[in-house]
Amino acid sequence: MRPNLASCLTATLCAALAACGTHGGIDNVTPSAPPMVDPHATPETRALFVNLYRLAGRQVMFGHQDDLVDGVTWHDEPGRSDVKEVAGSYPAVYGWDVGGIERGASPTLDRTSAGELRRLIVQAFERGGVNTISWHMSNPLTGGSAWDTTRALATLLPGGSHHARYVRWLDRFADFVSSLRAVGPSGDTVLVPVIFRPFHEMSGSWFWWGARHARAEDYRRLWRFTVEYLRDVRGVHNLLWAYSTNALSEFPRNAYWTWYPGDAYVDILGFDDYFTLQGGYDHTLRHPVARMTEYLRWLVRQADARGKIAALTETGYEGIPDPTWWTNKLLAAIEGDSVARKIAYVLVWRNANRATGGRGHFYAPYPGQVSARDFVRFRDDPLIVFEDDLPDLYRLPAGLGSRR
Ligand code: BMA
Repeated sequence: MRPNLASCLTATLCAALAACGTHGGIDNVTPSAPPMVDPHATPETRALFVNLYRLAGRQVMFGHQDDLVDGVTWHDEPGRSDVKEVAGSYPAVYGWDVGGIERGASPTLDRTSAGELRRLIVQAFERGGVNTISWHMSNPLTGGSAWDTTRALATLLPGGSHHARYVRWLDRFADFVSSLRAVGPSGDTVLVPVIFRPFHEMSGSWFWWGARHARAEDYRRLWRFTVEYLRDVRGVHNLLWAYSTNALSEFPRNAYWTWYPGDAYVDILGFDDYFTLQGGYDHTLRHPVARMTEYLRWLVRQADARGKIAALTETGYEGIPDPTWWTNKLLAAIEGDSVARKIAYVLVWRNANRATGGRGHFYAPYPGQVSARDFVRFRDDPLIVFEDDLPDLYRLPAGLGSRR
């Protein structure tokens, strides 16, 4: 509920209200933002957090995984983006995966190199976009892929047989994110802020860190170790930490917190959901749009209560056979509800190159694709923001100094 400012007896009370989940709604008082995982975050990282927090309800950024790496008919062609070729703008959010970086692999899992990823992440930032990184990390015990579900997680904890290997892998990641240097809004060289989303979809059991392959308590401990190692030992200060389960339809609602490492270790709450809008796995779910809205409402309410940002961290309809999916499904689920629309962003998964990455494995349209016209309508909606409509997310709004 919007507070009556006249009834705020003291500035302290106003600040307290602002911190208690009224974010995005107060126009003539600059609300303070809640604490972040990293109190020493770089100014641009802090600005990103504060701006995403403040902009909740006013804009939802559209994101696309690997947007600049692959299109359905091309691979690694400078400047190209299926999203831009259909909608006239790059997405506002760029998803990347650093799978393979732990082994120093080149190419990485998704056919790029660390150097190329760095170049693209810097480019996206310098255009004002937001970068988020997931990590389909190899199984540290076997060297197999992220989908090799041999039990491994407990061995990575301090004292565990593979702890030293995990630390080496984190070192490689730390080196990578610490090398993301770009020209910032003030013209100085700065580190690119990154929304880091490790060990995602842990409520499912397809990755080695998934529910049936690791104890939740160990998962939580590993997450906390990872934060503390990168932040406090390696001095990495350009990360926002995103926690994302798989779809909320798959477990009782309060089980969302089963793997949650605690408010001090998470900045962004999310979930990945590929099926609700399609009517569930067997397409029989009734009222799919209303269901998705309900899940998003729940997520936003949780984020509000904890001083976090909410996001639909992955979604999409593989191959997008529904010509009006963007407006009739995705937008309808987000926009029609004053709570659900407070998610900061929605990211759809990658467009694999048709020749090399699997036919039909794409989640954004390309020119001529059946949902392309509807995607333009989606992009034109005032709530939805692509890169060309982004405000400056990397400067703190006037009056909001660093709380460090
Ligand atoms: C999966 C697929 C794979 C990809 C992996 C990691 O969903 O897109 O082709 O390698 O994600 O990005």
